[in-house]
Amino acid sequence: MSQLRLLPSRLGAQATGLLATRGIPRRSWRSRSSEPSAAFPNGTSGGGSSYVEAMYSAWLENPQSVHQSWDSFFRKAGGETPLATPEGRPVPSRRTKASKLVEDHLAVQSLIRAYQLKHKPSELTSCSRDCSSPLQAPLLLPGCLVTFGGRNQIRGHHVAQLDPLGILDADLDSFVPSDLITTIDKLAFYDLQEADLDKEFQLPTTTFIGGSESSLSLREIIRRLESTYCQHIGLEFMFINDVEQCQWIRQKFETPGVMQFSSEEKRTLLARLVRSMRFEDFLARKWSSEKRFGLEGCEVMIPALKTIIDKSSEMGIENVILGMPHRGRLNVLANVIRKDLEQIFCQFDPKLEAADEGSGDVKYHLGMYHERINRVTNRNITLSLVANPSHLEAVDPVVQGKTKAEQFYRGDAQGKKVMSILVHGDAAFAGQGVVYETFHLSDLPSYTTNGTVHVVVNNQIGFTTDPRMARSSPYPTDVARVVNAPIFHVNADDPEAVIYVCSVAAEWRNTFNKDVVVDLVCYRRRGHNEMDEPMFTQPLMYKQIHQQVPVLKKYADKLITEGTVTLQEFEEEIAKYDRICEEAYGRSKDKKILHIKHWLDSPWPGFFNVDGEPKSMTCPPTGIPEDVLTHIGTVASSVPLEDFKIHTGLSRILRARADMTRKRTVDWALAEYMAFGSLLKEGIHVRLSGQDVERGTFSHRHHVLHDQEVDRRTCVPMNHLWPGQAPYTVCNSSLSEYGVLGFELGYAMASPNALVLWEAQFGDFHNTAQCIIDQFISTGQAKWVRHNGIVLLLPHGMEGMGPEHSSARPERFLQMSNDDSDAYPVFTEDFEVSQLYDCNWIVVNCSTPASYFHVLRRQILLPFRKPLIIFTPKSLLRHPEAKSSFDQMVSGTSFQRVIPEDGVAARTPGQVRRLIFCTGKVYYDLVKERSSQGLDGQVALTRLEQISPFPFDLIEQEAARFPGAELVWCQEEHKNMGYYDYISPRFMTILGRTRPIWYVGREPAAAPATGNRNTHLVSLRKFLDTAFDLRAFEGKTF
Ligand SMILES: Cc1ncc(C[n+]2csc(CCOP(=O)(O)OP(=O)(O)O)c2C)c(N)n1
Repeated sequence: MSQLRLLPSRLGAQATGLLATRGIPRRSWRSRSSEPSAAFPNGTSGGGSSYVEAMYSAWLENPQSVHQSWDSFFRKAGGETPLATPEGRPVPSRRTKASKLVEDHLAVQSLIRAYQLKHKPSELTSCSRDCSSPLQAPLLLPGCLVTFGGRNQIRGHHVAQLDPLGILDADLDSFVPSDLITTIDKLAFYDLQEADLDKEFQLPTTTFIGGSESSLSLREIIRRLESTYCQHIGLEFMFINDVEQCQWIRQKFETPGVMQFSSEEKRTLLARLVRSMRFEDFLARKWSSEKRFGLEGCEVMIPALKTIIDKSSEMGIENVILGMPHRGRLNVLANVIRKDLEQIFCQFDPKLEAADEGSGDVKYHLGMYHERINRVTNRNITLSLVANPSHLEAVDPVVQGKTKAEQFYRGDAQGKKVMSILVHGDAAFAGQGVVYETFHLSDLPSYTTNGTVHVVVNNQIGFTTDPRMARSSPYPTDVARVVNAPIFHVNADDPEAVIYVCSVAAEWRNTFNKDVVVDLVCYRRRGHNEMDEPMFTQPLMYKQIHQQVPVLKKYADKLITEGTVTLQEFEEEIAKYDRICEEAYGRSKDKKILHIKHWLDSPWPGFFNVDGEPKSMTCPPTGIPEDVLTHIGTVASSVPLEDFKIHTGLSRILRARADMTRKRTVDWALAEYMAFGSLLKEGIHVRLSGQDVERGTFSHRHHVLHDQEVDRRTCVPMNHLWPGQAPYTVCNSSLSEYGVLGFELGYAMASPNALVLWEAQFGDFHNTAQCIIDQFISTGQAKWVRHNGIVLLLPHGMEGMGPEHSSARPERFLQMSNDDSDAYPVFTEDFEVSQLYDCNWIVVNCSTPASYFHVLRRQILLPFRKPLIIFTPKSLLRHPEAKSSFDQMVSGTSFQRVIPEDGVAARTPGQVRRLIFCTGKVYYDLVKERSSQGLDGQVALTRLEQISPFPFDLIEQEAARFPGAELVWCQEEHKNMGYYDYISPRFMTILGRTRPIWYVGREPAAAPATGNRNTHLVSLRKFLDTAFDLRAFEGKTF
């Protein structure tokens, strides 16, 4: 029996080996295989063919000597006639038939092998079907069936009629695989003839085309396979490494009659198409010269999305988060999310005034949040469309992060309540790398959203670019194959096929919690936008498009012809919706003011007051009671699990933490522990994500302990701090910045009551996520009145490590800060907090662990949310001087935006000849140098912990404290980088241009740091010498 179980793979290996080693095309091998010697030239014995032949010989001699399943099989394959006499005597003239049977069998096995190549070997054993059962064995044998079935399943999409225009093949290739039976003569590929068409064949268990029948004629088999795989739906799923999943898809599409719709369903579909199409028509009529990125040519997207939502709601989903680009977005807002039409229409009025602060955004970028009853399922559903920039696909990871957070807060670990849908354009889906980065998050435990339904509006053009010039993959959807997502291509002019596919996609997501792609192969009726002339560049395509009958008309005609609706009913449906639009249009004229607040995609109930303003303009002190510090320090130095063996090096680190706790001091890692731990105690969820963050790139954090003896046994002491504390998530991410930062931004969008941090491995690498920083983090609130408290931890510092691994590019962040460099501020009582409220983000470079501790806590204690950019240290993590005392962290203490000089110089300010302002790590170099030059009384050092918004008030005070001192800005970065360009005009403003601020630091350069260690040290020496050369600026003017 075990021999039977091995049969397919063993035979397959032989066949494949034969093909590969000889380089013989399959077709020629196929004819050679009729000679047994040629079939097994390497002399392999004991293979499947011998086994089958042995079976067959035995059966020829005596049909009862083999299992009845073999008997049945040989009888059927032999034309229902026993090949032996009833007495068991062989019939010699049947010998030719016998070789033919074996030959067919071998061909089949090679194809089965080709099929099996798509599966991991281990899955053969995990297959639920018991292949060792002799009853099952023959089902593997009727090769033609498996062959056609397998080939069509793999290749049917190549010939499916997916393009409504019929001019481009959806896979950019008109090739029809020769092993698909498109004409009778193709039967010869399998050595079959027309006469075989009416023979009955047993169906294998790997197909569902038979429905309740276990055998069909070859003619019917081909017909059914064609109707499943080669019509308006093209399926790609055979790359999926899971037998059960493949079977599930086959069943959904192969089972006869699956695509039946009740007349009620058809009428709903028609009504949805009416809305989709008439909405665009209405906008086109009223605002013919306005850009709206209409959906014409893919109107079916509206019923498609609605089907996914209905079906998901039916299966228990209560919250759907959508991300989508420009195309059809207004239509989705109107007809899927159900935004009031007048709110949409009024946006076309150029005189509409903005009521909110901020610069706002164009109408087809705004987001939306809406709770309502799903009319089909009668269940509550919350729909949100996430606001996005023009940057195509950038919103994908943001949507996923928000979805993950919503699932997390609801305890929906399996994604049964919350899901995401991502809509893509074909060119962007294929071209934008963030799509790939987002797919790679889809199955990671701390990033999975348990499956996303992707819908591609594949209008076969990207602006003016032909897809043949826009991608190297056959389909725009091929990127999804990396995560084994099934891909359902569907002709968008066949609304029923679309609806069916969408419903299966929703079910797939619910069943397997994996991504799935629906590729709506459609066209774009107009230019890229309504002002564009597409005939300049796509003349032939657009000639065809101009003749294309709109999908609504086609479908209405079909339903009228089959009697599902009458023409009058159809016309009434249209008139009804047109009336709705007209009435809303009338109301929209009354709107004079636009409230972007009404377009918020992520409201935070209770966080702001009823007007959406912060409840106060104060921030409480960020220090915490000493016993809390001590408790966190104690847990941070312990292993809370029993029998847990940690690495000896780690034991040393924990002992050092215990020692620091006893001595009431903290280093950087312990300060971070204290900040996170105390927030967890206060019910604030903390999530830290990024590359290698669990240990920390610099091996300082160690938030996840690993048992040295038990594989994958880990412990996160931070989650053992207090009973009832908020959960802490720390997760190593995939090696992506764009995708992961976008994800965390989305995560932080979901709730104000969480500290969400993303750490770059080194600050340099944040620039591969620049789009998230520019389009969402620095500008998000201005565009969408949406707060976000994400924290970026960017390791930064010139330490001789080369042009990369040195600079997190502070200048870039500062250049985007919106505080006015030239306006002398009004110092109100709440200046510190209101300045934070007015800025677009906060940029800090902490010089002490306590400072880091406070700024993290302040991030949550503020009555509003702002992104926080922290340049974090590398060498300071272990610097003996870079420690803070508990005294700087206990109750009553707070974040100090500026740490003033408090040493010798502070005691005799009149004698101070130079006041050096600096930020971050260079402070320690300056302190050391000052002391070695004996200048402690003559040079004061003041640190800016918060660089932006600029602490005008404190800088003014500090400069006033040392009236006779020359003012210097010192930085270790090159002059055209770092902070100088930002601080310089602000110093001028606050000093009234009465005193210069001299620059000391590295000279301008192209690269952020040298690759030569010696050059690094020489330049350090040089600027330190200048910093303490009290005559350096003598005689210079400013
Ligand atoms: C990242 C990015 N690059 C370029 C553009 C400019 N752009 C806007 S739409 C578009 C074509 C998009 O084509 P496709 O993804 O197929 O969507 P369609 O407009 O056809 O619906 C381009 C290149 C953009 N918006 N974003």
